[in-house]
Amino acid sequence: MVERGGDRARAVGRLTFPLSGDVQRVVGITGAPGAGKSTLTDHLIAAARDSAGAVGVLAVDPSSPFSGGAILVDRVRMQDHALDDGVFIRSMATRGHLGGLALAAPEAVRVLAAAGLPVVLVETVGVGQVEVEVAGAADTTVVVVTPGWGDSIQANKAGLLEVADVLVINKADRPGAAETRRDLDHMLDMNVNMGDWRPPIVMTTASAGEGVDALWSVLDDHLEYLRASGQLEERRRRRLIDELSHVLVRRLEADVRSLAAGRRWEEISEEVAARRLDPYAAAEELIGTLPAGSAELP
Ligand SMILES: Nc1nc2c(ncn2[C@@H]2O[C@H](COP(=O)(O)OP(=O)(O)OP(=O)(O)O)[C@@H](O)[C@H]2O)c(=O)[nH]1
Ligand SMILES: [Mg+2]
Repeated sequence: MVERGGDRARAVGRLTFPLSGDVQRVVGITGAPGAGKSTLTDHLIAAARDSAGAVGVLAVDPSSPFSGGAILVDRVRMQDHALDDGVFIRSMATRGHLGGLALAAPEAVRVLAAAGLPVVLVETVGVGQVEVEVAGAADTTVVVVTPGWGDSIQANKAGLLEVADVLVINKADRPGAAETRRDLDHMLDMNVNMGDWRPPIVMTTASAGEGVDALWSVLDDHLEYLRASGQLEERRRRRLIDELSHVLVRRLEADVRSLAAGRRWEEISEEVAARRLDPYAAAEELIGTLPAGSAELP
Protein backbone atom coordinates (compact mmCIF):
# COMPACT_ATOMS: atom_id res chain seq x y z
CA MET A 1 0.00 0.00 0.00
CA VAL A 2 2.83 2.37 0.85
CA GLU A 3 4.40 1.59 -2.50
CA ARG A 4 1.23 2.37 -4.39
CA GLY A 5 0.52 5.60 -2.54
CA GLY A 6 -2.87 7.26 -2.30
CA ASP A 7 -5.40 7.22 0.51
CA ARG A 8 -4.51 3.77 1.76
CA ALA A 9 -0.86 4.70 2.04
CA ARG A 10 -1.86 7.78 4.03
CA ALA A 11 -3.96 5.63 6.35
CA VAL A 12 -1.09 3.17 6.83
CA GLY A 13 1.24 6.09 7.53
CA ARG A 14 -1.06 7.50 10.21
CA LEU A 15 -1.19 4.12 11.94
CA THR A 16 2.47 3.22 11.76
CA PHE A 17 4.08 6.60 12.34
CA PRO A 18 3.56 6.77 16.12
CA LEU A 19 4.76 3.16 16.50
CA SER A 20 7.92 3.48 14.43
CA GLY A 21 10.25 5.36 16.75
CA ASP A 22 11.62 2.41 18.70
CA VAL A 23 13.61 0.73 15.95
CA GLN A 24 17.14 -0.01 17.21
CA ARG A 25 18.87 0.63 13.96
CA VAL A 26 18.30 1.18 10.28
CA VAL A 27 21.29 0.28 8.13
CA GLY A 28 21.46 1.36 4.49
CA ILE A 29 23.60 -0.62 2.07
CA THR A 30 24.26 1.02 -1.26
CA GLY A 31 26.71 0.88 -4.15
CA ALA A 32 27.04 0.06 -7.82
CA PRO A 33 25.03 -2.75 -9.44
CA GLY A 34 26.61 -6.13 -8.80
CA ALA A 35 28.98 -4.92 -6.07
CA GLY A 36 27.74 -7.70 -3.80
CA LYS A 37 25.26 -5.77 -1.67
CA SER A 38 22.72 -8.58 -1.52
CA THR A 39 25.35 -11.19 -0.75
CA LEU A 40 26.58 -8.99 2.09
CA THR A 41 23.04 -8.25 3.25
CA ASP A 42 22.41 -11.97 3.35
CA HIS A 43 25.20 -12.33 5.91
CA LEU A 44 24.13 -9.25 7.81
CA ILE A 45 20.65 -10.76 8.14
CA ALA A 46 22.18 -13.69 9.99
CA ALA A 47 24.21 -11.38 12.23
CA ALA A 48 21.19 -9.19 12.95
CA ARG A 49 19.06 -12.24 13.67
CA ASP A 50 21.62 -13.44 16.23
CA SER A 51 22.07 -10.11 17.92
CA ALA A 52 18.59 -8.58 17.81
CA GLY A 53 16.19 -11.46 17.22
CA ALA A 54 14.42 -10.29 14.09
CA VAL A 55 15.22 -8.25 11.02
CA GLY A 56 13.41 -6.52 8.18
CA VAL A 57 15.00 -6.07 4.77
CA LEU A 58 13.93 -3.63 2.12
CA ALA A 59 15.55 -3.99 -1.31
CA VAL A 60 15.00 -0.79 -3.26
CA ASP A 61 15.63 -0.57 -6.98
CA PRO A 62 15.09 2.89 -8.44
CA SER A 63 15.98 1.72 -11.93
CA SER A 64 13.24 -0.85 -12.15
CA PRO A 65 9.68 -0.01 -13.14
CA PHE A 66 8.40 -3.27 -11.64
CA SER A 67 6.71 -3.58 -8.33
CA GLY A 68 5.52 -6.22 -5.98
CA GLY A 69 8.61 -8.04 -4.90
CA ALA A 70 8.50 -11.10 -7.14
CA ILE A 71 10.52 -9.63 -9.99
CA LEU A 72 13.34 -8.60 -7.74
CA VAL A 73 13.52 -11.67 -5.59
CA ASP A 74 16.22 -13.22 -7.74
CA ARG A 75 18.30 -10.10 -7.34
CA VAL A 76 17.84 -10.18 -3.64
CA ARG A 77 19.73 -13.42 -3.09
CA MET A 78 18.41 -13.97 0.35
CA GLN A 79 16.54 -17.17 -0.27
CA ASP A 80 18.13 -18.89 2.71
CA HIS A 81 15.96 -16.77 4.95
CA ALA A 82 12.74 -17.21 3.00
CA LEU A 83 11.25 -19.64 5.52
CA ASP A 84 12.55 -17.89 8.62
CA ASP A 85 9.70 -16.00 10.27
CA GLY A 86 12.15 -13.74 12.11
CA VAL A 87 13.13 -12.28 8.76
CA PHE A 88 10.89 -10.14 6.57
CA ILE A 89 12.18 -9.32 3.08
CA ARG A 90 10.50 -7.02 0.63
CA SER A 91 11.56 -5.56 -2.71
CA MET A 92 10.33 -2.17 -3.73
CA ALA A 93 10.46 -0.52 -7.13
CA THR A 94 7.37 1.49 -7.97
CA ARG A 95 6.91 5.16 -7.79
CA GLY A 96 3.16 5.49 -7.47
CA HIS A 97 3.93 7.04 -4.16
CA LEU A 98 4.03 10.76 -3.75
CA GLY A 99 7.65 11.73 -4.11
CA GLY A 100 8.82 8.41 -5.51
CA LEU A 101 11.19 6.10 -3.74
CA ALA A 102 12.93 8.83 -1.81
CA LEU A 103 9.72 9.22 0.18
CA ALA A 104 8.31 5.72 -0.14
CA ALA A 105 11.45 4.11 1.30
CA PRO A 106 11.40 5.90 4.67
CA GLU A 107 7.71 5.17 4.95
CA ALA A 108 8.24 1.49 4.21
CA VAL A 109 11.03 1.46 6.80
CA ARG A 110 8.55 2.84 9.32
CA VAL A 111 6.09 0.08 8.52
CA LEU A 112 8.79 -2.49 9.30
CA ALA A 113 9.78 -0.60 12.45
CA ALA A 114 6.17 -0.34 13.59
CA ALA A 115 5.81 -4.09 13.10
CA GLY A 116 8.40 -4.43 15.86
CA LEU A 117 11.44 -5.40 13.81
CA PRO A 118 14.42 -4.07 15.78
CA VAL A 119 16.80 -3.99 12.81
CA VAL A 120 15.97 -2.84 9.30
CA LEU A 121 18.42 -3.26 6.42
CA VAL A 122 17.81 -1.22 3.28
CA GLU A 123 19.63 -2.26 0.10
CA THR A 124 19.62 0.29 -2.74
CA VAL A 125 21.07 -0.30 -6.19
CA GLY A 126 23.08 2.21 -8.14
CA VAL A 127 24.90 5.45 -7.60
CA GLY A 128 22.45 8.21 -8.44
CA GLN A 129 20.68 10.93 -6.53
CA VAL A 130 17.80 8.68 -5.47
CA GLU A 131 20.26 6.25 -3.92
CA VAL A 132 21.88 9.04 -2.01
CA GLU A 133 18.47 10.09 -0.73
CA VAL A 134 17.38 6.58 0.13
CA ALA A 135 20.71 5.93 1.81
CA GLY A 136 20.07 9.06 3.84
CA ALA A 137 17.03 7.36 5.37
CA ALA A 138 19.30 5.12 7.43
CA ASP A 139 21.03 5.62 10.77
CA THR A 140 24.17 4.04 9.34
CA THR A 141 24.98 4.10 5.65
CA VAL A 142 27.28 1.47 4.20
CA VAL A 143 28.74 2.17 0.76
CA VAL A 144 29.99 -0.92 -1.06
CA VAL A 145 32.65 -0.65 -3.74
CA THR A 146 34.71 -3.29 -5.51
CA PRO A 147 38.40 -3.36 -6.40
CA GLY A 148 39.30 -1.22 -9.38
CA TRP A 149 39.36 2.51 -9.75
CA GLY A 150 35.96 2.92 -11.48
CA ASP A 151 33.68 2.06 -8.62
CA SER A 152 35.16 4.34 -6.02
CA ILE A 153 35.43 7.24 -8.46
CA GLN A 154 31.78 6.75 -9.38
CA ALA A 155 30.76 6.58 -5.75
CA ASN A 156 32.71 9.74 -5.07
CA LYS A 157 31.16 11.58 -8.00
CA ALA A 158 27.66 10.55 -7.01
CA GLY A 159 28.22 11.99 -3.55
CA LEU A 160 28.01 8.57 -1.96
CA LEU A 161 31.29 8.88 -0.11
CA GLU A 162 29.90 11.92 1.63
CA VAL A 163 26.97 9.98 3.02
CA ALA A 164 29.05 6.90 3.87
CA ASP A 165 29.46 6.06 7.54
CA VAL A 166 31.20 2.81 6.66
CA LEU A 167 33.00 1.87 3.46
CA VAL A 168 33.17 -1.71 2.31
CA ILE A 169 35.53 -3.01 -0.34
CA ASN A 170 33.78 -6.21 -1.34
CA LYS A 171 35.26 -8.86 -3.66
CA ALA A 172 38.49 -8.41 -1.78
CA ASP A 173 39.48 -11.74 -3.32
CA ARG A 174 39.95 -9.86 -6.57
CA PRO A 175 43.13 -8.05 -7.61
CA GLY A 176 43.42 -4.38 -6.74
CA ALA A 177 41.74 -4.40 -3.31
CA ALA A 178 44.74 -2.85 -1.57
CA GLU A 179 44.98 -0.06 -4.17
CA THR A 180 41.27 0.65 -3.85
CA ARG A 181 41.72 0.93 -0.11
CA ARG A 182 44.52 3.44 -0.64
CA ASP A 183 42.38 5.44 -3.06
CA LEU A 184 39.46 5.54 -0.65
CA ASP A 185 41.72 6.54 2.21
CA HIS A 186 43.05 9.32 0.06
CA MET A 187 39.56 10.55 -0.80
CA LEU A 188 38.65 10.48 2.88
CA ASP A 189 41.77 12.53 3.66
CA MET A 190 40.51 15.19 1.30
CA ASN A 191 37.07 15.34 2.86
CA VAL A 192 37.25 18.22 5.28
CA ASN A 193 33.62 17.99 6.47
CA MET A 194 34.09 14.66 8.12
CA GLY A 195 33.52 15.57 11.77
CA ASP A 196 34.76 13.18 14.44
CA TRP A 197 33.75 9.91 12.76
CA ARG A 198 36.08 8.86 9.99
CA PRO A 199 34.33 6.17 7.97
CA PRO A 200 36.19 2.92 8.56
CA ILE A 201 37.10 0.85 5.51
CA VAL A 202 36.22 -2.84 5.80
CA MET A 203 37.43 -5.46 3.33
CA THR A 204 35.02 -8.30 2.67
CA THR A 205 34.65 -11.33 0.44
CA ALA A 206 30.93 -11.66 0.85
CA SER A 207 30.65 -14.74 -1.35
CA ALA A 208 32.82 -16.58 1.19
CA GLY A 209 31.39 -14.81 4.24
CA GLU A 210 34.79 -13.26 4.94
CA GLY A 211 35.01 -9.95 6.75
CA VAL A 212 31.32 -9.97 7.60
CA ASP A 213 31.91 -10.30 11.34
CA ALA A 214 34.30 -7.38 11.18
CA LEU A 215 31.68 -5.38 9.29
CA TRP A 216 29.01 -6.16 11.86
CA SER A 217 31.28 -5.06 14.67
CA VAL A 218 32.06 -1.80 12.84
CA LEU A 219 28.30 -1.29 12.50
CA ASP A 220 28.03 -1.78 16.27
CA ASP A 221 30.80 0.78 16.79
CA HIS A 222 28.97 3.28 14.64
CA LEU A 223 25.68 2.77 16.47
CA GLU A 224 27.51 3.21 19.75
CA TYR A 225 29.12 6.38 18.42
CA LEU A 226 25.75 7.73 17.27
CA ARG A 227 24.21 7.04 20.66
CA ALA A 228 27.07 8.40 22.73
CA SER A 229 27.32 11.60 20.69
CA GLY A 230 23.57 12.25 20.67
CA GLN A 231 23.63 11.99 16.89
CA LEU A 232 21.24 9.08 16.66
CA GLU A 233 18.46 11.25 18.02
CA GLU A 234 19.66 14.26 16.04
CA ARG A 235 19.86 12.39 12.72
CA ARG A 236 16.40 10.94 13.16
CA ARG A 237 14.96 14.36 13.98
CA ARG A 238 16.69 15.87 10.97
CA ARG A 239 15.40 13.13 8.67
CA LEU A 240 11.82 13.67 9.74
CA ILE A 241 12.07 17.41 9.28
CA ASP A 242 13.68 16.95 5.86
CA GLU A 243 10.90 14.56 4.98
CA LEU A 244 8.34 17.16 5.95
CA SER A 245 9.95 19.66 3.55
CA HIS A 246 10.05 17.05 0.84
CA VAL A 247 6.37 16.14 1.32
CA LEU A 248 5.46 19.80 1.33
CA VAL A 249 7.26 20.42 -1.95
CA ARG A 250 5.53 17.44 -3.56
CA ARG A 251 2.18 18.64 -2.24
CA LEU A 252 2.71 22.10 -3.71
CA GLU A 253 3.83 20.60 -7.00
CA ALA A 254 0.50 18.83 -7.10
CA ASP A 255 -1.18 22.23 -6.69
CA VAL A 256 0.87 23.58 -9.58
CA ARG A 257 -0.17 20.66 -11.76
CA SER A 258 -3.80 21.23 -10.93
CA LEU A 259 -3.43 24.93 -11.77
CA ALA A 260 -1.84 24.11 -15.10
CA ALA A 261 -4.75 21.83 -15.89
CA GLY A 262 -7.31 24.36 -14.65
CA ARG A 263 -9.69 26.74 -16.35
CA ARG A 264 -7.82 30.01 -15.75
CA TRP A 265 -4.45 28.68 -16.90
CA GLU A 266 -5.12 29.11 -20.60
CA GLU A 267 -6.37 32.69 -20.26
CA ILE A 268 -3.65 33.84 -17.92
CA SER A 269 -0.84 32.20 -19.85
CA GLU A 270 -2.15 33.91 -23.00
CA GLU A 271 -2.07 37.25 -21.14
CA VAL A 272 1.57 36.59 -20.28
CA ALA A 273 2.43 35.50 -23.82
CA ALA A 274 0.87 38.72 -25.14
CA ARG A 275 2.94 40.72 -22.63
CA ARG A 276 -0.10 42.18 -20.94
CA LEU A 277 0.64 40.48 -17.62
CA ASP A 278 4.09 39.76 -16.19
CA PRO A 279 4.85 36.21 -15.01
CA TYR A 280 4.99 37.17 -11.33
CA ALA A 281 1.63 38.90 -11.32
CA ALA A 282 0.23 36.00 -13.31
CA ALA A 283 1.54 33.50 -10.79
CA GLU A 284 -0.05 35.46 -7.93
CA GLU A 285 -3.33 35.54 -9.75
CA LEU A 286 -3.25 31.81 -10.42
CA ILE A 287 -2.35 31.01 -6.81
CA GLY A 288 -5.29 33.16 -5.77
CA THR A 289 -7.61 30.79 -7.62
CA LEU A 290 -6.54 27.77 -5.54
CA PRO A 291 -9.24 26.73 -3.13
CA ALA A 292 -7.76 26.00 0.32
CA GLY A 293 -6.48 22.43 0.63
CA SER A 294 -7.24 21.84 -3.03
CA ALA A 295 -4.98 19.33 -4.70
CA GLU A 296 -5.15 15.68 -3.72
CA LEU A 297 -1.97 14.02 -2.61
CA PRO A 298 -0.98 11.71 -5.46
N1 LIG B 1 34.48 -12.83 -6.42
C1 LIG B 1 33.51 -12.41 -5.64
N2 LIG B 1 32.24 -12.38 -6.09
C2 LIG B 1 31.29 -11.93 -5.27
C3 LIG B 1 31.56 -11.49 -3.95
N3 LIG B 1 30.42 -11.08 -3.39
C4 LIG B 1 29.44 -11.26 -4.30
N4 LIG B 1 29.97 -11.78 -5.43
C5 LIG B 1 29.23 -12.12 -6.66
O1 LIG B 1 28.88 -10.93 -7.34
C6 LIG B 1 27.62 -11.08 -8.01
C7 LIG B 1 26.67 -9.98 -7.57
O2 LIG B 1 26.33 -10.14 -6.21
P1 LIG B 1 25.06 -9.49 -5.56
O3 LIG B 1 25.13 -9.74 -4.09
O4 LIG B 1 23.83 -9.90 -6.26
O5 LIG B 1 25.34 -7.96 -5.85
P2 LIG B 1 24.36 -6.72 -5.67
O6 LIG B 1 25.22 -5.58 -5.37
O7 LIG B 1 23.29 -7.04 -4.69
O8 LIG B 1 23.73 -6.63 -7.10
P3 LIG B 1 22.45 -5.76 -7.58
O9 LIG B 1 21.42 -5.86 -6.48
O10 LIG B 1 22.02 -6.41 -8.83
O11 LIG B 1 22.99 -4.38 -7.76
C8 LIG B 1 27.13 -12.46 -7.64
O12 LIG B 1 27.46 -13.33 -8.68
C9 LIG B 1 27.92 -12.80 -6.39
O13 LIG B 1 28.09 -14.19 -6.21
C10 LIG B 1 32.92 -11.54 -3.50
O14 LIG B 1 33.25 -11.16 -2.38
N5 LIG B 1 33.85 -12.00 -4.39
MG1 LIG C 1 21.15 -6.84 -4.89
